[in-house]
Amino acid sequence: MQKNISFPRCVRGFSILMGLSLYAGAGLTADFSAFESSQVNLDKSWFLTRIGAPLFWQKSTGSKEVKVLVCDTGIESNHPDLKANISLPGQNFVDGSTNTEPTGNAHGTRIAGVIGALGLNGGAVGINLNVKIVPGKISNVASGMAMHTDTAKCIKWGADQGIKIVNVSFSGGLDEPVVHDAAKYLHDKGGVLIMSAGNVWGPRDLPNDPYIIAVGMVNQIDWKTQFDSFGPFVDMVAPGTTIYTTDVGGKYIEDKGSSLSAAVVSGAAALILSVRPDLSADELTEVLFRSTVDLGTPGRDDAFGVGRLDLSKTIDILNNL
Ligand SMILES: [Ca+2]
Ligand SMILES: [Ca+2]
Repeated sequence: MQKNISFPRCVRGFSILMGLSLYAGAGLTADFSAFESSQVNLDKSWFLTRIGAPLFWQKSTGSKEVKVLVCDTGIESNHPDLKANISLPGQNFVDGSTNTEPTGNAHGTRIAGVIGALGLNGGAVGINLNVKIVPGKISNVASGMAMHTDTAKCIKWGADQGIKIVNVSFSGGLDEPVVHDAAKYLHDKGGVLIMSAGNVWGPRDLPNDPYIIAVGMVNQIDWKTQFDSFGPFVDMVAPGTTIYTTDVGGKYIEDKGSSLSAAVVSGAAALILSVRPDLSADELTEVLFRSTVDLGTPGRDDAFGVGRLDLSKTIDILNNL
């Protein structure tokens, strides 16, 4: 049984290695004039400036033509900062219904906020201001436990819907054949699967699945935290600490974990597709991998993969693709 379940990879209550205020708000002097008239407030969203999202926003703030399937614990579709970017109906893979509202677990709602919260009234700001987030519910229980078979069903369903980005912020399925097969199925239909690397400190001896983009977590000074996994399976890293996002009950929360890091990369993938919807799965993966800053030992390494997401490089990469 243990092999067939996984838990969402947000973690609560751990400390990061350095103070929180060091980089808060840094980099906001970048000129993103397209947003001067908006109500978006980035004061609580350091991760957006860290990954260069405001620079990319000069080009695009996302598109309603781009769908991101979030296979998770459901999404609160009437949250004021999510409502406009949620695409219903989704699909519930546990009970076969189209009910994808949360049932005692906020994980999916937090993931959705990172990808596409609207930032109204000082609330959480997502990477895309325009996007269609499709809820795929793979857990109906408060613990957030999910079956790998339901995860795989969700991924395949997304592929059949023509969805190009699937976010699975669970790490337990990274070495499950059924998830691998679903990831390959998605890839062959032109989509990418983005998963979290996990929050258990230490090495995980997992091979690197070519059909899964496994995302690890870094903090505000680009360090690994004490709750992060590493190994040959890690493809890249993204901010994952003190991430301000949407919460159930129309609320907001600061959350942490590689779940959030995976959502950051999924959100970036959606931004990229908003300007280049023609990209194949391999091309989108390549653009993501090249849109990074190398960390740790030079070149790819098991702690940071190819590096930390940096969208400030992406426009040039797309122009020369
Ligand atoms: Ca991989
Ligand atoms: Ca490196």
